[in-house]
Parts: sequence; structure tokens; C-alpha cells
Amino acid sequence: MNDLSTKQVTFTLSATDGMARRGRIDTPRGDIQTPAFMPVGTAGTVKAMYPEQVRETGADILLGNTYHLMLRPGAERVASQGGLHDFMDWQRPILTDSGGFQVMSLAQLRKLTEKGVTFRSHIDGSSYELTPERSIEIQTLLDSDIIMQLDECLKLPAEYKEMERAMELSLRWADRSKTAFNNQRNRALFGIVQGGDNAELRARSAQGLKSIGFDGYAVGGLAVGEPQEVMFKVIEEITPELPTDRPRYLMGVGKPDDILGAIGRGIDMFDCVHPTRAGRHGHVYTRFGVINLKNARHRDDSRPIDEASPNPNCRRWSRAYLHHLVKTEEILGAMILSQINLAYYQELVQGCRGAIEGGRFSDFAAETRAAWAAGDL
Ligand code: PRF
Repeated sequence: MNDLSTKQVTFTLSATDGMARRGRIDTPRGDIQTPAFMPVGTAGTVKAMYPEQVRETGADILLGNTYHLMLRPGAERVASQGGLHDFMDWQRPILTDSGGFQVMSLAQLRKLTEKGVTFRSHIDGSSYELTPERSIEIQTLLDSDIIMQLDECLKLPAEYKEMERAMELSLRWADRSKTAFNNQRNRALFGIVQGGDNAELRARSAQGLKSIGFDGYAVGGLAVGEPQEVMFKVIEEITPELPTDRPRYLMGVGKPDDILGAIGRGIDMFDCVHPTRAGRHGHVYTRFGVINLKNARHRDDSRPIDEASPNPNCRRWSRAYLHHLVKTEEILGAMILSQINLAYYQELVQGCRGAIEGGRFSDFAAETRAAWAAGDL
């Protein structure tokens, strides 16, 4: 078939190993190898990183935020500047979150109704409304390649009735999002599974989303206060309910150990502020675990972060120098440590991809965890 009718965003699963999956998402702006980690570029920048540096760490795709960009500089302004890719000069794929989650965590005077959510900006207090339709419109104005439905994410623990209400509202919003998306061919629309920590609610959410039909399925409402074992249990219960021929995205997760565990339970995509935020706070991720460079024990340490790392920044400066940059809150410290952490996250997902292809994912995961725990730092 040669054709305008064929969707230009497609997913190809190339290998499985237990529940773990190796695949590729093709988009008009390039491919995304999965398992994938998406660095977060909330306000049109991955903080403290040039776009080409982000790419050099191995990232295929970034995440952008509807909530932040609608407030500042405004979706219409980004559109008039040629869309988010040209605005920030990142020419590869961008996934945008729908805004609901950020409204709930950042905005003031929020009011949630069937129609959508009204709120006041955390920046200047001005009023906004976000509906499923307006969220799709904003993400289209940004020229996002992967658009997320508007949903309601609860914190855990929560009452069953409340989890059921939020899940059902999210499903009705999923349906309205699909209509508003209007089958655009050059981008994808993902639905979001909600339902808290309850297997029956999660299964109903997945069934409802599947009958609407999405290009990909996200698992939302996790990493919101529950223990890691609860998160893993929910993932284990939900991935078998999702179509095997569509990508699965665990939203807002996580630390390296969360990612390794979720890949082993069938997740393909991740995003998280953690590597960049932790870097700005002096925490650096390595094959041997986390180093807190704020600690005075690094003051006189002339060793680099990891002399055997493939990342030149891990070999270039002493821990004493990086400790100094962190203590003096120098901008370069944030830049170096953000780069090191993002590069480590990409090294981790690349390692997972190779291991799944080779049918040795569980050994890879065990060895990776053992090296973190041995912590020869
Ligand atoms: N929904 C949306 N974005 C999100 C989440 C969610 O549940 C989460 C939960 N970890 C992070 N980001 N739309």
C-alpha cells in the first residue's frame, strides 16, 4: 500500500525476552529505539543542556509540557515561531504531556469538572481552562509528535470510590481526546491508564482505552507516593492487558532501578526530571551507584567520576573539582552533572536493548543491580 492513508507513526516490536520488549517507533522526525528514556524539556529546554548535547547522550526523543508552555510563552506564540522543534532547535521527535498532571501539582485554585479543569497560573495568578479538546489543540500548535490525552492523576493512597471516579473521568476524557485529535496522520495519540493501585480498575481502564483505540498506551498514576513494590505490582498486572503491537509508556518514572524493573515488566518508554534535577543538586549516577558530590569526603578526591566510562565528562574532571562547583553553585556544575546523568540513563536503556536482543535481560538486570550495590565509589 502506497499511501496517504498509512499512519506515519508506527511501532515495530523486534524482540522479547520474558516480559521485556525491544522495539522501534518510527515518526516523520526520526525513529525512537525502545526501551527509551525521554529527557524532560519542560519549558522548551532540557535544563542546562544544549540540544545537540542531549542528542549526543543518545536520546531519540524529548518530553515537553503543555502546562508550562501554555502559560509561557503561550502555544499560539510557539506556533507562530514555527512550532516547538524550530523554537528550541531540537529537530527530532517530541512527546508532550497533556497538562492535567502539572495543573494538579503546580497550579493554584484548581477546579475540576466534567468539562475539564480551570486553574490559576503559578506564575502570575491569571486564569486558564484546560479541556481535553484544548489540550489536543495546544499540543497540535506545539507540533508535538506524540500527544497525550488529558487525564486525572490521583496521589496514592486513595479511596476506591475516588480512584474509580478519576479513572472513569479519564476514560470519558480519552474518548473526547480521540475525537478532537481527528485522526491526524503525522502524529500519534496515546491514551493513559488510570485506576490507582487497584487491579480491577486498571483492567477496566485498559479495556476502555483499547475499545477507543490509541497509537500507544501510557500507564499514569504511578510514582505518586506508593512503594516501589506496589508500582511494580500494578505494572505487572496491567501490561498483559495492553495490546502487544503498541508502545507502552510509564509516565514520570524514574530512578535507574525503577526503569530496570519496569522494562522487565513490559514497559517501553519513560520520562523523568530526576537525572537533570538530581544533577543540579550534586547527585551523579554511575555504573557503581549514586555519588553525592556535596559530601565533604570528595573535597580532596582527585579521582574522576568513572575513569572507564565511555562518557568523556566522567573522565575529565576530578571529584574535588566537581565538589567545588557544586558547593559554589556554579552553572558549569549543573551542566556537567546533568550531562553525566542523562548519558548514564541512555547507557542503561541501551544496555537493556542489547540484553533483550541477546535473550539475557534478567542476567543484565541482576549484574547491573549488583554493580550499583557493590558501590565501589
Ligand atoms: N498523567 C499525566 N502525566 C503524568 C502522570 C500521569 O498520571 C504521571 C504520574 N507519574 C507523571 N506525569 N498526564
